[in-house]
Amino acid sequence: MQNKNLLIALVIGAVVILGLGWKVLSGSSISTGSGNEPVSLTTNPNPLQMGPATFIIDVKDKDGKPVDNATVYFDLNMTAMNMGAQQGNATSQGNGRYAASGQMSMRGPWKVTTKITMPDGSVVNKDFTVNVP
Ligand SMILES: [Cu+2]
Repeated sequence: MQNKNLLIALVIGAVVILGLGWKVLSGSSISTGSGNEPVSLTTNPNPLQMGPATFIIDVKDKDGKPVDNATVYFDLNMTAMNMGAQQGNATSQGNGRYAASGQMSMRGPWKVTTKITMPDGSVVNKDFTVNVP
């Protein structure tokens, strides 16, 4: 009985420590205090629907300033099956915004993989899951 309680206490302690560690890690990787995501995604239409879609990717630096001279590689496919990847470099729209187009040929979850090469050569990888309801 006592051993069991001890075990439960240890598990709870481990979960709390892991949770805090995760918070700290994700907090520092997302931004340096400005609250800005370095890479964010919106879609048009939103929510998505079957047919053509535009993916709008906003890129910011550590200070939250828009980054214009990045190379934004984009890859679109379903999460659970290969629909034939749609990929290429997104087109700069100015003000840190990049656009790529895709065809949503099936309902369900799709994965957007981005690889951003910043002007200083550093690379940021960010994946998103979007859904076609
Ligand atoms: Cu599919």
